[in-house]
Amino acid sequence: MKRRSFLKSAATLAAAPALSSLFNTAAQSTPAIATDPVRFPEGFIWGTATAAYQVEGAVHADGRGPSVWDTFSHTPGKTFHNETADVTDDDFHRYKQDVALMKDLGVQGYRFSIAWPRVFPQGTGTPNPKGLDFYKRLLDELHAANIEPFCTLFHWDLPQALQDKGGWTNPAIAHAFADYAAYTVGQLSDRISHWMTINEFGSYIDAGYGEGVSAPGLRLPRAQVMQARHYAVLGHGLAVQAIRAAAKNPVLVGLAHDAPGAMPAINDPAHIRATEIAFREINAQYLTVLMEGRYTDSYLRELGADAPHFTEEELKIISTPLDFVGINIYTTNEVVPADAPSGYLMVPRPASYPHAASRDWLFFNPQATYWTPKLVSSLWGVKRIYITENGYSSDDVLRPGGSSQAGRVLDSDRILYLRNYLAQLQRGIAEGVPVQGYFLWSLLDNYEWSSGFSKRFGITYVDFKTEKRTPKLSYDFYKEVIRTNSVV
Ligand code: PNW
Repeated sequence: MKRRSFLKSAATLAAAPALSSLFNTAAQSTPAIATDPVRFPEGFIWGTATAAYQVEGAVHADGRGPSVWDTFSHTPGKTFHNETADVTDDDFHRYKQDVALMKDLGVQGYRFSIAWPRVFPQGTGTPNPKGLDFYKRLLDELHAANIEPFCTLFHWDLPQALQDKGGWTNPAIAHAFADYAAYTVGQLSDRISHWMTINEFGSYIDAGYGEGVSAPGLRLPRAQVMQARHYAVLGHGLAVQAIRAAAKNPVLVGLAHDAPGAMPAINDPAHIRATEIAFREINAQYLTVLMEGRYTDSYLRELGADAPHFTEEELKIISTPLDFVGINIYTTNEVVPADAPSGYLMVPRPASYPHAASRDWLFFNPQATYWTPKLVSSLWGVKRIYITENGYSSDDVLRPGGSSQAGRVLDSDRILYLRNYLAQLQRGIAEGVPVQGYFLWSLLDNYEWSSGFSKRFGITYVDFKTEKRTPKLSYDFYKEVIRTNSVV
């Protein structure tokens, strides 16, 4: 329809309060645009996500102990321009402003993480009540704004004192983590009902102990890394039990995991079957063992002498049933069927594959929000899923002074990305995939780990010199998504 005739038909409906409700009125002869299919269910939770080390700053405040990320980022040559998160967004002092931003955005949920070294500066032993006080202030502010907190207990900032004893390669870590979880939940379960144990096992185990690109920056022999993987999932399982035992109010317990994705290159039965096989196998070390209580035969066979040592009892703990599964979704890989032995092939990406500013890993795969939750629910019968992260790094540029929209970021590529990922998410939900909420990564530009401040994921631009926050065009987009509960 031409724009002019559309406007005319809209004008004849002058009594209609808003275009969105106009579109919803089935009896209209025009316009022909149907928006109902892109609507999300009532009660769907829209949120944003952050993590403690990436936004808080104030690394010495109120008795916080050092974490492996303080050590790593202060080691020359480990991060982009040797940048650290000593200050970053200074959310520790500016949390009221950041909650106000979320209130303006209209979110119903906020996913954040608690810094273990604020609560236990030495990792274990005597807790530091002042460290928890920060989170109590934040939670009061969130509740006053009617925003539901979703709390991650571990988003990679391991107390350095525990790393000095081997960190995730020491079996004692699993119990230390469960103890920290129990104490924290005991203190905060009156204010938080959604708990996540751990964020993205692979991003701190494989990247931190195997590849050396994340804290603690080690390159250990494969057998030790495989054993660390096992202690990480064991720590998760023990923490799930500890959270339930310590909670004084009803809680929902899950995790936030970036399940390496798989999607059929072509939607036909052979490709979909190959994708199902691939998804279980490429997640064997983490999500599959959590869901099935066993490592797959091919995982153990391929590792041979480097396979982890474990007991049946540990497998039971690891697979303690969860109330929800949180999935961080950025990228997936196309799968095609292949001859024996595996039955699938992960398609290597052509050099021209569309990507974000994080050129080495963040590729444009909108079908991820359709396939990943669909596979998690169909393979393992998961009844409640949250998209605990989804976001995009853009080469954001501030509009120059004197120009139209001066000082703003018109991040149209981030909107392109979000719109398409959300449309695919809605497609899955419409088919019955039980996704109940979505947390956009991230509310603010923040410290992107070893990439420092060189990669911006926020829908709000942050000037790291002045700490000024400026909503980007994608913020306006997301605000309208939330307001209309649909892809706009
Ligand atoms: C996640 N990959 O990390 C983390 O949970 C966030 O802390 C982080 O800022 C965000 O995504 C953006 O990077 C990932 O290489 C890091 O596939 C790397 C990958 C995936 C997730």
